[in-house]
Amino acid sequence: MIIPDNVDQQMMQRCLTLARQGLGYTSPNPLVGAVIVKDGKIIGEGFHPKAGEPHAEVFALREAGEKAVGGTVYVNLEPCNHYGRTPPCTEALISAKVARVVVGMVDPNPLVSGKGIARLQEAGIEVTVGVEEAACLRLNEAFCHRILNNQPFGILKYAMTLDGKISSSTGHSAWVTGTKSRQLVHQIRAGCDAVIVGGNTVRRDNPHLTIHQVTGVNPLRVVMSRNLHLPEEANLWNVDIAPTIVFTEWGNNPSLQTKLRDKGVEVIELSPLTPSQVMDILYERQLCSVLWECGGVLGAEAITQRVIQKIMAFIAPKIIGGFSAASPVGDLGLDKMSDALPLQNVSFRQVERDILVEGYLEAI
Ligand code: AOF
Ligand code: ZN
Repeated sequence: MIIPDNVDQQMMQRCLTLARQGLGYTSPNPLVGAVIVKDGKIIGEGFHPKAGEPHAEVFALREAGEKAVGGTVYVNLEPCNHYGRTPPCTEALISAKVARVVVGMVDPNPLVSGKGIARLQEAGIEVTVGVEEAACLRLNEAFCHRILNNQPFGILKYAMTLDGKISSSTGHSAWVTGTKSRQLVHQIRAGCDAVIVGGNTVRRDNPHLTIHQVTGVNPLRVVMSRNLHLPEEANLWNVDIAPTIVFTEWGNNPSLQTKLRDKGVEVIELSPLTPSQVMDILYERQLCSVLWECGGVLGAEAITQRVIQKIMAFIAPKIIGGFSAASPVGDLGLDKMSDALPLQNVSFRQVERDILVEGYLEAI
């Protein structure tokens, strides 16, 4: 077999592909894939399927068996060196007598963070760090944010016309973007642990917030409604498809609370009801990533409370006009254009006739 020059990069990309097989199941753990190569051949592969189950390296080592001796292990995240839900991967790699480990990125988890690499080097294993690092960081951006900030990673996603409206002045919004963009939204949802909307969106759009146009796991559906003036019948109350949590302020609309609970919807009362309080609870529930698909009022509140790290804006080449037509972000209390929040690492992507602009509110 001919070994290409960029074999390290190629094998790391293979790790990322394997890692994605865990999408939707691994939180609060990261997405990790591992490949073992010897004599130009892949002799073992694995991925981390779920928190509590063995790590990617363990599955790859199991598949390689005795042949792992002298092999090269590729893994997109630094092997762990701590006893967590599972024993350290470093010890498994050392006892398998592998010769080299290629790591995509250092594990930001303070329990690991460089210690795994040091342990392997101490045992005489050659370690290469940082292969395809940007792609590795991107795949686990939510895990990294969560473990470093003790809060889930927040993404604000919206679809607007070229004149910056998310609906007409009557509130009609089906649809701003084309079919391909809407399918991509389902894919984005499949990569998130929860989707959040406000009460207005439930009343007006009666959304499903599922991923039925793609394969994968439906995210947890979250509604924030201060007054709990919500319909008794709504698609989100069908929890056979995916779980739903409704957050409201203490004591609001007790009769609807009972009806929702009877349908299997979880209702949580908070005082005050704020985006950051909701994110704290979702953090405790082990979620890594939360997609905000809300309107401008809630979106602005979430940005102000710094629970949004990333923006995904779909822009459709059409004009609806109207001074009272809603825009994606409400009042941020910023008066001067020089105060506008700048996005970092901005990328653009064409999706049929629409454009998806992605960027980060904080450098990550
Ligand atoms: C790896 N390979 O496949 C994963 C790693 O509770 P545990 O034992 O599952 O440990 C979780 C931590 O281990 C997690 O926060 C992250 O730092 C690392 N995850 N490490 O070597 C893997 N999933
Ligand atoms: Zn591990």
